[in-house]
Amino acid sequence: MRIYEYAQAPNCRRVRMFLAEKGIEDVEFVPVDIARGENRTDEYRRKDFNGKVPVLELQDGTAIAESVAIKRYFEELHPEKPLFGRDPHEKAVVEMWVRRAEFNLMFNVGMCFQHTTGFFADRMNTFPDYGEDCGSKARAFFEQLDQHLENNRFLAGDYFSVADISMLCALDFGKVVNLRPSAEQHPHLERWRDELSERPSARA
Ligand SMILES: N[C@@H](CCC(=O)N[C@@H](CS)C(=O)NCC(=O)O)C(=O)O
Repeated sequence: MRIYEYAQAPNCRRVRMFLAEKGIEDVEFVPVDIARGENRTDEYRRKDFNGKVPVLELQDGTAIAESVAIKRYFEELHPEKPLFGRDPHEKAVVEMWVRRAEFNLMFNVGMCFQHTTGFFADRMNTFPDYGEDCGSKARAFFEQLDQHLENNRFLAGDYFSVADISMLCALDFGKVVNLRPSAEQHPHLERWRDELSERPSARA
């Protein structure tokens, strides 16, 4: 099995962090330089027509794109230390927070990055005002996260899950465009981030 990835990309980091939490090591990582457009070749698009990283390639050649799909595959292969929830209630709560991590934070941070930095100016039109607006939405979401984490150790209560991984990777990527929670305004969010950042998997 191999995973095509770009080390700095937040969607790749969340897969690496997930594998590290599970102790899965039998995966080869193949670097794809998205800054230089290596993800846009015909050959790469045969793995994922969207031309995104990460992509998991299985022994039989099946290519699985989308980081959550990749993590679900490994969850099924290695169900010990479940990270998607342990019962119907928990699974639903985890899924809710995974989607919030993607739509409320990863999307807005990603759009802010793409539309204000010009990193992908060779492949898209950029609208800096739109990027700034997405940045404001990400900042507003910090408030909601902070309130939730005031009474919850992790996103799904006392249970560390894939939702925490997704949220942390989105939050940390926000630093690139100066989207940072503040210790004064978001103490509970900071407490949660500090705790997660100390896990060895956060450095995977
Ligand atoms: N929903 C996808 C998003 C993948 C994605 O947007 N990957 C970014 C890097 S974080 C990428 O490949 N960007 C390259 C490009 O858009 O050209 C997932 O979760 O894997």
